Amino acid sequence: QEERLRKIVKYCYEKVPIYKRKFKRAGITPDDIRTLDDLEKIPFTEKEDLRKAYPYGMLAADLSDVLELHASSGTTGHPTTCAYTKSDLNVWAKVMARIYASAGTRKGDIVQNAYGYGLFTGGLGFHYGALEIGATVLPIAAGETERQLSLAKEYGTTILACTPSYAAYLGRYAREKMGINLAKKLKWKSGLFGAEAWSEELRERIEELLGLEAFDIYGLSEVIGPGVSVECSEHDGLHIHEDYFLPEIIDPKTGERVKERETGELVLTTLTREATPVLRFRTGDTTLLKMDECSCGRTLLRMGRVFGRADDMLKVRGVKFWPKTVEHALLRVNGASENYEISIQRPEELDIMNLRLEPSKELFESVGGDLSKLQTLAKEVEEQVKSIVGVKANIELVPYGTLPRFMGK
Ligand code: DLL
Repeated sequence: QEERLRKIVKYCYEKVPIYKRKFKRAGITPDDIRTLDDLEKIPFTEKEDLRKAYPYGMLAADLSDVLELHASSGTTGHPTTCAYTKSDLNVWAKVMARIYASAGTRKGDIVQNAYGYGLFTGGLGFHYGALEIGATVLPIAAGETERQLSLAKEYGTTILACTPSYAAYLGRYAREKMGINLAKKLKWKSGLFGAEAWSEELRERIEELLGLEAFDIYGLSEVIGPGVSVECSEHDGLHIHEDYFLPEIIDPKTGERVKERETGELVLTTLTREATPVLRFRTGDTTLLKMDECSCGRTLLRMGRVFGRADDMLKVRGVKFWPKTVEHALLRVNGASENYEISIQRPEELDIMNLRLEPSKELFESVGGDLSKLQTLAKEVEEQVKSIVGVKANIELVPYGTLPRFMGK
């Protein structure tokens, strides 16, 4: 790691003017970075730096050596560019192959890749990894649910890769619209789910609906795409491929490093990236690091599951929480579906949290669609949310199937 760090720091300094300026302002040169501890001297790279540098300002390699370009969706202002040289694509394929291996995939498996193909890095990242490991890939992309299910059956796909929300949707769709129990019908043994935050409760539901073992996969375009870290069969944190991505956890307010197992913002440094390397990139994602060895035998350190992005965090009457915490609370209640919508109103000084929730299809039908008969469900959800999240929510039950579903990320 130190060898790679010294090399990438020098490379960034020489090739990307933004890094040279940052180093000058901090009064350092690449020679000041000798050990992993010296990393702390380097100024952070922020998403805003990448936005300002759009389209090619962060490029360290010659454009003619870039084989692939991805642009992240820019919800505010410019998007950001993530570029890959041949060597970057090889690294991507390699870390994705490790991810597949961790989830028990090998040659002979058929991967149903239902991540979006295109500028989103999910589709191609999972594609390259499957090829690298020698598995067969069905590049079906997201959407067309009935086709997903019929191809899964006809081709006998064994691995499902998609967002966790789409996985749950697939399971429900099959059960409720087609009367099929996928857990019995398909050969799926592992699911590789990521790109968004999801709770342990959702994992249980997905595993039950689809009859597979669900693995959490983490990554981000600015660093590589999917491929930064993955759960092993212990499901106790995600092993980071720290030979390629050097992790730190900082206090987002002070920028200081926190102690092991303390929660903070994940910061990543790419150790080998040629096209768009990042030094101390602030991911905005909240998690923690665990250094102890995992019983699976891997020596790579682990990060906790991501609670959510710092900018997704909600604050209601002074209590901070992520949507995922609400999901965790409401999925504990029997009869609550995983389709919900949170909105916060700020009428005067006191915030109000509204939670629109669909009951499960069975429950909804058992009362003939009469939501007024489901007041116990609303009450129970309210109590769980109050006790787990710490805020009162106004629960509004809505008919099953009325909230929007999302196929992609
Ligand atoms: O979402 C890469 C990816 C694709 C990862 C497929 C896993 C599977 P971006 O579109 O750049 O890249 O979004 C990255 O998504 O900073 C997190 O906030 C969130 N995210 C990604 N994976 C997870 C996860 C891809 N497993 C942003 N749990 C990240 C929670 C996740 N959040």
